[in-house]
Amino acid sequence: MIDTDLIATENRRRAEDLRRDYDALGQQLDRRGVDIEAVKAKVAGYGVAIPSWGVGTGGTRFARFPGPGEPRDVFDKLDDCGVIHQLTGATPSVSLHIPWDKADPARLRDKAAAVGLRFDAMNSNTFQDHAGQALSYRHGSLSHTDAAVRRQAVEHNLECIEIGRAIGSRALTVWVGDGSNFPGQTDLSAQFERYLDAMGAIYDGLPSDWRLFTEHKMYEPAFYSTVVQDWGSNLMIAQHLGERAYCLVDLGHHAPNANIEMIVARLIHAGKLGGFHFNDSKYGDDDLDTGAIDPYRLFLVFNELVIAEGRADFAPAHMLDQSHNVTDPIESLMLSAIEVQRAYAQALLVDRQALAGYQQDNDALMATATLKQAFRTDVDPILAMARTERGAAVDPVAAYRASGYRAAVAETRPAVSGAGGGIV
Ligand code: LRH
Ligand code: MN
Ligand code: MN
Repeated sequence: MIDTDLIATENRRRAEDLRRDYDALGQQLDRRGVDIEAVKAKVAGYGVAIPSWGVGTGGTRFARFPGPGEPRDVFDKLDDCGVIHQLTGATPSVSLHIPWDKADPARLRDKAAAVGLRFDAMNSNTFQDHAGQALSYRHGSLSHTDAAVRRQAVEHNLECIEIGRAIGSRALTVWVGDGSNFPGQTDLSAQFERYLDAMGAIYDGLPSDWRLFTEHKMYEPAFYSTVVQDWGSNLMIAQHLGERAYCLVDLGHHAPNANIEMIVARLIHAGKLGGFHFNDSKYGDDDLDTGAIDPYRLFLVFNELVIAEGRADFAPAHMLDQSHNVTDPIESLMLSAIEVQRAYAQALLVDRQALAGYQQDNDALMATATLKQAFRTDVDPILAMARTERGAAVDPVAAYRASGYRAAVAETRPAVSGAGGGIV
């Protein structure tokens, strides 16, 4: 972990400026009828889960260029996740991927407690073959034509639930790459029905206090058709399975111009929005840092979430899902968590009453200007103040760099070639 004295020293150097910026913003918001303290309290209570696979360098299908001090196993990953939370105060949980992170549950629990983290949704993996596995997923998993392969994939998911139970997780996320690469290769309807049947077996094994998230993705690795291709298929799945089944929206899993905020609104309407994998993208499932390309879209998603806040049973899980190729993953994840918090804070600033009036009067220009006003507000002082008040860093990247953490772990973590997953 990072020396708390170092964080305190770094924060002291920035305290005076932060106080001035915070007060100035507070006055500005006050004139707009917004209580800055209330916004700060909400931001302080907001957390986004880190994907365990995000702390290793991801790579593409062409190459992987590992950096120094890559985590060697899940325990190193938890150390890195602990640092991210220590410096940002925004990432209290970790989402594990099985079997990448398979380990003794008691040790996992102890390690998480030691670094101040808990476990969010478990992720199963039937999009790769794993050591010791009897049957191959080359032609699919939960939707495979062979019942024995489907059963193996179901068993794997049930095992993920077992591990999750032992470490305090309360949700399972299922993403499959099943689909086809050529027209005619598969019977589109029969394949979907096989998938539904297999998912039903997983749902039957779900503890009563768990939720099941299915994640749609437009294409890749299948390049002609994908079984869980879009939010429509995903909604059908969740509705077919039952009330503890929900849809997970990975921002990168849509066509470039898809209106994701509207998808979010529709899923909220259906009571089926389970959670998010936040990231950003320009072309496809790019897994870029959240807010790196289109922060306005992220804000518009949060605008829908803020509208829905307070609805009964509305508790979507918030997770990052990114792949870092040219940055230190810890730095990328810290800034991404802050971007998610920023979008939330900006969405909290929308003048809802004014907006409703403009919408009622069909004043499109003022309605959109109302959203823009919130989006344009620099909420950095709110985020930084929330961090410093909980002992996290005013400037997480500066504190991290000053700590020399990466160089220190590079001493004890010999270079490895395959840490984490992250090529998808
Ligand atoms: C698929 C995906 C899914 C996987 C993760 C590694 O593209 O988004 O969430 O679990 O990548
Ligand atoms: Mn994802
Ligand atoms: Mn993805």
